[in-house]
Amino acid sequence: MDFAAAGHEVAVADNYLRRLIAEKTDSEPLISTPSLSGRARRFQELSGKRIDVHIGDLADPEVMFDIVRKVQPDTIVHYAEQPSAPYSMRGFSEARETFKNNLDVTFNCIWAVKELVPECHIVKLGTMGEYGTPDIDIEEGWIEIEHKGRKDKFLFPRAAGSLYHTTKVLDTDLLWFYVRTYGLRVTDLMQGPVYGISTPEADLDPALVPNFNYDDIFGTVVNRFLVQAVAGIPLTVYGGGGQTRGYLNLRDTLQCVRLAAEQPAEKGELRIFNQLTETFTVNELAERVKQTGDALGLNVEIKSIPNPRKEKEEHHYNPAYSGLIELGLQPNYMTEDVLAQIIERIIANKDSIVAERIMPRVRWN
Ligand code: USQ
Repeated sequence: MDFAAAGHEVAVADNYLRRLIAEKTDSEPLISTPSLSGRARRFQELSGKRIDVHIGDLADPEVMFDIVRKVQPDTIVHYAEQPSAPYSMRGFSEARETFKNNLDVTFNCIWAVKELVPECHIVKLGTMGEYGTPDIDIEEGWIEIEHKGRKDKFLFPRAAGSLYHTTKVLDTDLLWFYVRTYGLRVTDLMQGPVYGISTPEADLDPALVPNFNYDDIFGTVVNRFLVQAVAGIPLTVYGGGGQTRGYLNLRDTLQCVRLAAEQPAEKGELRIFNQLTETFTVNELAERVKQTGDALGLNVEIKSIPNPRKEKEEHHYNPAYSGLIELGLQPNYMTEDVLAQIIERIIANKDSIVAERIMPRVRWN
């Protein structure tokens, strides 16, 4: 919708994998949405902009090649991955499903571009989780290393904390191989956890609302805390709460992807940006949500629960993230106003909150 509103011609493809997993694991979003075709129709009625919808599984090479042949894209924004870390850690079949889906789609996308539209720019959604939490500052994708008197530039070392995050490390390696061997042009966006519900186009109509999850499978931490505040459930800080990540507003993810698409990577370049606008510990997030909730009369409690994940709870975290700002990103920061607006929206849908979806149901060990 964001690209269409900006005047681009847009085709989208989906196989409803995320929707199916949400149904299977009782992790449906707070506000349910129509089918993709239904949403595209509603968007066209309201904006006059047409979005071309394809339903199919891009992990199937024939589907991928067929769509790329028909659409002849200048840019492909590749979001077609199983995006939940907890789901990927649930057991063998979920791990395998995540591994196969994510790697197959990336591989098919690379080959469809290489064979059919070699000038096409691939914008790939990676994750800050590829780097893990090393005890050195995180660079923007690349690092120069001096070893025994010689120097060279390498991908920044990666050590992911879930199988899902590891599939994204493997994606980056695959992309880098095909970029350096066949001269593809790729931007890999290392995105931090996203929060929010409002975008200019999503706000046109309730049918256009994005997935707003608050469950342990698809819900990211800020959205979860805001729903917990409304539901009167103490905020679920995992373990010590010193875990630090780089966060960004949903509106900024749209800006970042479009900025990257409109200023493409060069031929033979794998360009990497760290996609975040501010860093917080989990404890800081809980405090911010409590402050905003209390001001709205919610009386929010915070309670540490045993950490279901295997991750460092106290660590160094200092990522670089100037690349997208240099391209023109204007951040929407996590202010009290921004949090309050999301809380108001949750309060309007309070009756749909299912409390059983909140406590962690998947453990790493
Ligand atoms: N956390 C809590 N309490 C909760 C939920 C989460 O303390 O109730 C903690 C987690 O342990 C973690 C941090 O908050 O330390 C962030 O967790 P999250 O669930 O918001 O994010 P995560 O599972 O890491 O994954 C999300 C997206 C994923 C994206 C990633 C970016 O689902 O697709 O790749 O954010 S990053 O985390 O930077 O790798």
